[in-house]
Amino acid sequence: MEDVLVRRAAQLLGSARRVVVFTGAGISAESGVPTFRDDLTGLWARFDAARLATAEAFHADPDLVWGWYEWRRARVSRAQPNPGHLAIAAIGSRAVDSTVITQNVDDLHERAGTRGAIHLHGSLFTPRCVAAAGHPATFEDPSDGPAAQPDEGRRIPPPRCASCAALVRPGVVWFGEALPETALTGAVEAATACDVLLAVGTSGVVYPAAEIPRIAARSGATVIQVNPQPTPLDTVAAINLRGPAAEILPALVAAAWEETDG
Ligand code: BJW
Repeated sequence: MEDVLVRRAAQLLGSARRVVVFTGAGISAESGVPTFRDDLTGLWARFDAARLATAEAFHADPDLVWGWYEWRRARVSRAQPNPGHLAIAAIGSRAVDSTVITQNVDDLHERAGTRGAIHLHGSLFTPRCVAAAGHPATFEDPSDGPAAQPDEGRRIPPPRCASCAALVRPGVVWFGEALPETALTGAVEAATACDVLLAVGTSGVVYPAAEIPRIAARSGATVIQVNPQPTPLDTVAAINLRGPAAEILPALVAAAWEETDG
């Protein structure tokens, strides 16, 4: 990693009035939460998205899909925020105005101290029923529920809704489903208005989320990307910082506010 690039990115970050941090699975990789598309370790290298991450898959085999999400929820519950999440929370307390927009369904930004993160793809922790009303549901206490013995292939029947008895489904956005309207609108507004957008740990291939950095760039913001691998966002970003988020972000944030504070 070239110091000069980090210094240039830090200058832009520290002097921005409105900052958006746009994250993907890579921000949580160093917490032990697998990404989706990394060649060997990504979830889609081992599991078939079509059998697990679509509404059709849930209707065809609810026990398989619910069991898989319970395994993932248990795994995330045991994970801890890493220095990358903490650095992003620090941006929230240092920048004049900042918004975190995440594609992630984990709660590691919140546990690191970020408030008001926009979750474009929902959350592992907000199940709801499949009825049109989508009644919110609650989990059993994970300390004595099936998630206490997580197993990636374990079939677990989903609970029934306490209000209408429909099946309860994970509160995530599957392929072919619309993103939550309030979240998407908030994300587009923040991207349109920001001076700097920091894109961290996303392959930038899943739409409409992948439009967010592009909207920021079209609206005149500087896009800075943090990712160990090249992505389609390389050409959108003015600065590409190649490396793991848990290393680069703390250095970037420290340099950003050292430079402006004195
Ligand atoms: C590190 C690191 C480290 C590693 N530090 N970095 C336009 C064109 C083409 C297709 C479409 C389109 N518009 C819509 C579509 C279809 C589809 C789509 O985009 N498909 C593409 C894949 C081709 N989109 C949809 O279906 C969306 N819905 C929709 O469009 O609805 C339309 C509609 C409107 C109105 C009514 C009805 C419908 C929904 C998309 C939902 C995505 N859902 C998932 C699963 C969520 C639930 C779950 O978790 O199981 O969301 S898929 C998965 O991908 C997940 C992620 O949020 C998302 C993005 O992945 P992400 O975060 O970028 O992870 P990876 O693994 O791809 O990348 C990780 C990166 O980290 C890599 O670059 C690494 O290098 C890096 N990294 N270690 C920093 N230490």
